[in-house]
Amino acid sequence: MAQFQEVSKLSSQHPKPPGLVLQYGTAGFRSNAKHLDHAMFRTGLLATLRSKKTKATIGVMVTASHNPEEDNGVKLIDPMGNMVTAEWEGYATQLVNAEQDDLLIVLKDIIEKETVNMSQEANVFVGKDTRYIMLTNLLFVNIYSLHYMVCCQNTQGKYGEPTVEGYYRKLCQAFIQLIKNASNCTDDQKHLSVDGANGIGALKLHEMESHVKSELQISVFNDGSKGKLNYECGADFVKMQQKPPTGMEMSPGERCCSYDGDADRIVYYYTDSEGQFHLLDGDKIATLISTFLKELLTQVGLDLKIAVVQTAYANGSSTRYLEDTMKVIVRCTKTGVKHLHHAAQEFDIGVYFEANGHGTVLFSEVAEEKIQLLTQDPNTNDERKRAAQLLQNTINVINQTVGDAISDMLLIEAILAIKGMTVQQWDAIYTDLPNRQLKVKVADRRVIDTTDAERRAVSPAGLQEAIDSLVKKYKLARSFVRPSGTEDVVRVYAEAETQESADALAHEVSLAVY
Ligand code: NG1
Ligand code: ZN
Repeated sequence: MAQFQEVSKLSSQHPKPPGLVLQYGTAGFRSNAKHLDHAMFRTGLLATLRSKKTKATIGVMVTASHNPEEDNGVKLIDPMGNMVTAEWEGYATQLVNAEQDDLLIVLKDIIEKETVNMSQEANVFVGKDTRYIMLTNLLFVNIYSLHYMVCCQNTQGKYGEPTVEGYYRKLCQAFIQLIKNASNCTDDQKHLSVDGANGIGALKLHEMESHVKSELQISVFNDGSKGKLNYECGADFVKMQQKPPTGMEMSPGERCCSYDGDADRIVYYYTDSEGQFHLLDGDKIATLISTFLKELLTQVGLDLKIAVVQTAYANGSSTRYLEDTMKVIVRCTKTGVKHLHHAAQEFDIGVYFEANGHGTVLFSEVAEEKIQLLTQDPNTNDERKRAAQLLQNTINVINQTVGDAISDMLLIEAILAIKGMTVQQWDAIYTDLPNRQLKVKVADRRVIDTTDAERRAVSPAGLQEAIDSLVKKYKLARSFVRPSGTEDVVRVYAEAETQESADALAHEVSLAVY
């Protein structure tokens, strides 16, 4: 077929470095950008097949999120705006790792297995962050609104207009509606400092700021005009270093937040009058949002099941608070949004956040319908109607296709304003257990295999027993190891009653990994 000859010719212009093996990991293919040319090209090919197969628009996202500027990555987005299925992740790995001469064989194999109709039209949207990429003929749309746009495109506008402007208009309108329920907001409460990680989020914030200016004044730092992407700034830096980003002016008690390079993570923080830094991570965000939603559900009197989905990295205090005090269902999944997203879909309302600030809220169709009906029901009393409208606007402000820092930020800002809550009061809901994360370089990280949502190691033999006996030495301690899906390292996590204990435990467990 002529199209295969064309593929063959073009692929030779994007040759695979012989012997290089890439894995479709937690967030697609990710590596130093100079190793990715063939992966970009071949992922594009697969996107076309996926589009033909699903008869829908598929997204290709080019980003390495919080990783250094030199890295890049690529992942596929399915018709409803979520990550591609595990089966197709497998095809992606096969296709990208095929040696140059085998490419067509692998490609034809996928077409046959999936009975792809090659005469079907294909539609692919491509998004990127601010990293430089050498790709031709790409339609550049912006970052996390891409998931939204893929979804809009495939639902004939039911979810919203498939344009960047349409996206921000929808979020901002819902935010303005929500904030009408806040009384007596002071100028201090209306101000927020944002660290844009020198990435795409800062650019997008400048564009959407004017829509919310009357209710939220944003000062953007690390907006990409001077600094390097993710360098000593951004959500990952702040979370891992547990300190403010460079380039940010902070006064005591002031509410601040950081995005990551592709603006799908957000963490909040402030320094107190003694100069002590306080981090409000994804767990604190999930707690704030789920408390707000649970209260509204009680007010509307709807029997909808709400759950919070976390990973093994969730701080033990957050899990305990959610289960014991808040009495909400808590689920733990493997690392990576696709796993959390999947688990959250099992509930009427699923709030999912990774501790690093990656997350969103999902509402089932049934939940959305019940809420909508209540907002229109003439027999509903004012209190119930107000609560139903708040739920409705929460649905509109949140990006249900994937976590988006701007959308999450607007929801958090609205909740704080409505509850009249300062960042300190939010922080005081529970106290984090001191924790430490370390990275360990090993010869082959794949020798570590885990189970129980990555909380226990099943191989190599003896590793879990070693971790168990180290954990026993400390109070309120917990520790686990897992191979990273985005970097060539093993990650070690430890928490304990004191920072010294958490640090010591993390260090001892890293030694056990060698
Ligand atoms: P890996 O490298 O698999 O740990 C990291 C984050 C994930 C997720 C992905 C994608 C941690 C511990 N891991 O995955 O949560 O955000 O990157 O960006 O934060
Ligand atoms: Zn990211």
